[in-house]
Amino acid sequence: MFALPQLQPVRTHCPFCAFQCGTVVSPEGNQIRIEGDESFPINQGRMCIKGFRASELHNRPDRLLTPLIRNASGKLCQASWEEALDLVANRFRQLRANHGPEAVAVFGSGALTNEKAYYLAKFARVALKTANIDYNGRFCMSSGAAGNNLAFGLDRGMPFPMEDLPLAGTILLVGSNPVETLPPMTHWLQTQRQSGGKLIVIDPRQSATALMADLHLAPVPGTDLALLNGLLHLIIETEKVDQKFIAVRTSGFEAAKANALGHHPAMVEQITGVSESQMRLAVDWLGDARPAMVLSGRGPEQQSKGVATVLACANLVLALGKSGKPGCGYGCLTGQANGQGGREHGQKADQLPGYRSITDPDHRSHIASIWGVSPEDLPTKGLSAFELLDALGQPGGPKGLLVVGSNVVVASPDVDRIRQRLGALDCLVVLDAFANETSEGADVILPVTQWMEETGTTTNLEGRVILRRKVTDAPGQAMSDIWILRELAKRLGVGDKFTAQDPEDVFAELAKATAGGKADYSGITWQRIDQEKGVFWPCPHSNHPGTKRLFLDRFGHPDGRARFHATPYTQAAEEPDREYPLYFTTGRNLEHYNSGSQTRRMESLVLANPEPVLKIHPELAMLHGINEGEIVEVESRRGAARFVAGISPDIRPDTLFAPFHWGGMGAANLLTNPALDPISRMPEFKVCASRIKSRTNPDLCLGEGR
Ligand SMILES: Nc1nc2c(c(=O)[nH]1)N[C@H]1C(S)=C(S)[C@@H](COP(=O)(O)OP(=O)(O)OC[C@H]3O[C@@H](n4cnc5c(=O)[nH]c(N)nc54)[C@H](O)[C@@H]3O)O[C@H]1N2
Ligand SMILES: Nc1nc2c(c(=O)[nH]1)N[C@H]1C(S)=C(S)[C@@H](COP(=O)(O)OP(=O)(O)OC[C@H]3O[C@@H](n4cnc5c(=O)[nH]c(N)nc54)[C@H](O)[C@@H]3O)O[C@H]1N2
Ligand code: SF4
Ligand SMILES: [Mo]
Repeated sequence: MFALPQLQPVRTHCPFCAFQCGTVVSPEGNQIRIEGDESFPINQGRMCIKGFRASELHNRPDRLLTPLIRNASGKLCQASWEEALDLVANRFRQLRANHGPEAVAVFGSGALTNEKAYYLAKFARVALKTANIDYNGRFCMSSGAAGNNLAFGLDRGMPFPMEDLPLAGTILLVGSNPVETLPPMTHWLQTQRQSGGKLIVIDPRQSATALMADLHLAPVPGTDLALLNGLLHLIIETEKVDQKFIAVRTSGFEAAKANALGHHPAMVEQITGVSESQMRLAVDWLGDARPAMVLSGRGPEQQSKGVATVLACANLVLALGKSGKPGCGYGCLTGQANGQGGREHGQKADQLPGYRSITDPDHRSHIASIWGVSPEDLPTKGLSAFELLDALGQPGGPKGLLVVGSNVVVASPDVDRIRQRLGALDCLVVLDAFANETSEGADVILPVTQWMEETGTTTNLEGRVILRRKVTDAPGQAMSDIWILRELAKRLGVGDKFTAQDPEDVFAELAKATAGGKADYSGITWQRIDQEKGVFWPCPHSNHPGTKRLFLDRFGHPDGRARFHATPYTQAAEEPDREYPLYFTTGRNLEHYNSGSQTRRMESLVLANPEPVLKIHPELAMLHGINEGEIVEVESRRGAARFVAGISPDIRPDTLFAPFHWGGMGAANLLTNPALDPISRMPEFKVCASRIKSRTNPDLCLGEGR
């Protein structure tokens, strides 16, 4: 077995975003110091404030240290592991016996290592025997993943490594704000620009990234699809189409062309608010002789037409013949630490490990043989994340839920409804290192180890499988998710199917399970990852070098061709009207991470960014008599939320923007619309109709939950 280096300092990776910066962690008195690892290729020593300060999550007084069980009078009380595990196993067994297997459900996370994600997927199907497992990646990467699969026949967010960015003459960033969300990527964008490259950003806000761009297109929220179709129209009109590439490497162009020709620039200008001359400039740059890339973030993806919008991004690079070549291609920028690996190993309701499909008989038999069960015993496809949460405690819906690595009471759309649904459960079990808004309503809380206290792999946004190493022991009685799942499996009578206990053993099983699948890890070992600074999948055997660049010779579809799609523009599920005249959109701030469950307890980050700030244009602020720093209440058809006014010309006057990192009355998701994309089931986090309810009122406060 591969022995971990015991030398201090330890080289590992950041717990937060998909950049997975290499870090060097060293003891400093009884504290821990985190620095960037200069030898790790993607960040080369660079990091952002969240990573530098991640040590503030170590040794916290508010850390969960023992299992907690809610007693008859509703109070959470300390319990032993035996008591807590017995209770959870018994309650889940009873629910299954009384109401059938779909009465229990699992909600996983892109924060989990590959080993945990794999074990959780297996636990749901083999120990709980339920179809109902989905995860927060449904809110994150599902439109990008579905779009990549449809267009290219394979979903690795970036089909090329980060180091290729400077090769691109033009980079079009669609609704992604990496200066705040993947900060060390700024270096790669700067290098690209310093070598004469152009950067174009599409964002309704002048984000920190738009500020460094050569061209910023600020469309009306939810209209990216019209804009992208308009760009394809101009590519065709100005004869920038690469006919040879289209003939040899793609199919379906005629349908995409017919659709694009129906999106005349003047009409697109009317829909999006982006001028025709700006569109023409963008197309001149994208279509010049140099390589070009289109990269998308959550802006265009978190829409009820997210998949179509991703397909429209793919259409652009394919029409220009700029895909499957160095410095070219479409990439979807993965968000969570293991947002890439988390979507490959079976946490998704419709998937089995190695990107296998739960409805394909061959895929089912392969995984069943690895898991030691019969294919008929594997459940089929379950409910997608929002549909799963919305069904909780409802007639026919799940009555027991295990949450592993998500704060759904802050992160889901229409969150007041989801809080009520959780309240209707018979049994809510939360596995986490810290209490959060979701565990507030739990019947059982199980304390887990966090990243520095355990070893495991993640797969970064490039598709590079890397190793996070243990640095220190866990406090109190915190145990790893893997140990907890094994203990529960034993109590559910299938301990013999969960014999792997060391994460390295789980990885070996996972690698075997992925063999022959699209995301093939079978040639990867922890030892190789360590020696090679990560290994890119697919890596189908031990002598295979791993695949840094995909699609150079063929795309992932069986015929090797990429597919164009006709992507007609449709409006957002809810457009502003007389009652709710403003667009409301959401996103992220540099200093906080996702639901804020971790970063809202880190002192330096709270000091740097204490409250949810609503971006509002000066004209709109004046219209409502709002001054900087005042508390503003915003309403939608779902509810009302309160923010601190941040007046700035960096946003369209018809649009409000708020980060979603806070809970209580400051939760942006009190307002958001749970309209789902028909293919990916991604909620429309990025567009809904809203209004400003009240202007300055001395009695308004931000309420609980800060
Ligand atoms: N600091 C920080 N970094 C993070 C995270 C975090 O919470 N905080 N989370 C990680 C995760 S899980 C993810 S998924 C990534 C997300 O990374 P990004 O995709 O960069 O993040 P967002 O801020 O959600 O959205 C990007 C931009 O979309 C814009 N936008 C809003 N509506 C629209 C629209 O209709 N069209 C277009 N084109 N743009 C629109 C917003 O103004 C925003 O600037 O970040 C990762 N990194
Ligand atoms: N309005 C709006 N809402 C959004 C978005 C948006 O842009 N706008 N973005 C969506 C996106 S892209 C995402 S990814 C989600 C993210 O939102 P969430 O799903 O809430 O993710 P986190 O806030 O990262 O929560 C992770 C929780 O898992 C715990 N955790 C971390 N690692 C582990 C582990 O190894 N084991 C266990 N058991 N627990 C662990 C942390 O302590 C934390 O409590 O939010 C979505 N919601
Ligand atoms: S949050 Fe992301 S960018 Fe910041 S240090 Fe961590 S991995 Fe790097
Ligand atoms: Mo995400």
